[in-house]
Amino acid sequence: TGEQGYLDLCHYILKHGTNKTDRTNTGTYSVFGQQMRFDLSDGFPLLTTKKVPFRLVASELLWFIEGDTNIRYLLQHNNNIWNEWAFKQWVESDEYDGPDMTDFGNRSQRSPEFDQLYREQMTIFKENMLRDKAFAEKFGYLGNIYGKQWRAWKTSQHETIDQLKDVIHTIRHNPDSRRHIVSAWNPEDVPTMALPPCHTLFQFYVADGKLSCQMYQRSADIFLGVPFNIASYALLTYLIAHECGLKAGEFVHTLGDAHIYTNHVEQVKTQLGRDTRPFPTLKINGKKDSIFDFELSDFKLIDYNPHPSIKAPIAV
Ligand code: UFP
Repeated sequence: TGEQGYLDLCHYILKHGTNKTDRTNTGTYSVFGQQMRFDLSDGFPLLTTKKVPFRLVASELLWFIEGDTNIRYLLQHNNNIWNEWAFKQWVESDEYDGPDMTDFGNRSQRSPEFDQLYREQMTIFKENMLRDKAFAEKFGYLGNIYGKQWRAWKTSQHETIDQLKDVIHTIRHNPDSRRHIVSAWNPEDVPTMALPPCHTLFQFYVADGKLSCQMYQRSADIFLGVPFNIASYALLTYLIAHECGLKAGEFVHTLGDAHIYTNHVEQVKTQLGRDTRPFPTLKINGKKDSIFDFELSDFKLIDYNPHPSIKAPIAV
């Protein structure tokens, strides 16, 4: 459990993982079906064996909570984590007439000249996103990803379901319910999403005045994605507990295909050589209740003293 549970899982995958090919042509070591648990009363589970950028976790979560699916919001908050996905749509569109960007993720790692070209095009893309609203309307949407499914799931009757609002309502009014579920996996929308949801479904559970959350992640990039995902769902659980007058209980993280990319192995080994430190504490602005009202400045992390960050290429 806790950060040690994460490190143990890294060890286990390096030792027992199957060397598998994958969609991104990077190659992974992979296992199927694993679980980690984090006691949220024990501090906020932001890993300490490498620095994890809380600001990016929090602004992405607020973007989901807003129901937004356009990366413009993220860029306005200086958050670049989804850029590659939107950029991919742009360079594959008919309107793009710059240099060929096919397979830019892999090529920019192999060739410094290409990397230079790619960076130039990405900079232009970001500038256009921020400057030109129409351009952002056209190329900034990532399809019906998390924000859309959480806040405005389309029904067959041409209405929408606000799953997040509904689940908060049932946690408040019927805490013992075993149906506190939000699903991001909408089979009808999967083919048109930039990235079919990795965190596919989550469930809340109330007992002894505490709110717990379990999330099922179908595909888990253990080094880059998972530390982020843990922090994101921990924050969501804290916020909903705050709104419902509960304490935060546990975050249970269940993983389907849990993999370490072959080009992350050295980084993982570096991380495994470090010792863990106490988790930080999260302070939430007590003047606000509703999770729909929060801004970045309402969250304060106290006593976060991680080891330095470790860079690694992301598989797109
Ligand atoms: N991935 C994560 N967490 C996320 C996210 C993506 O681990 O929140 F958005 C990783 C998992 C996988 C890749 O390595 O991104 C998605 O690829 P695929 O759709 O082929 O599973």
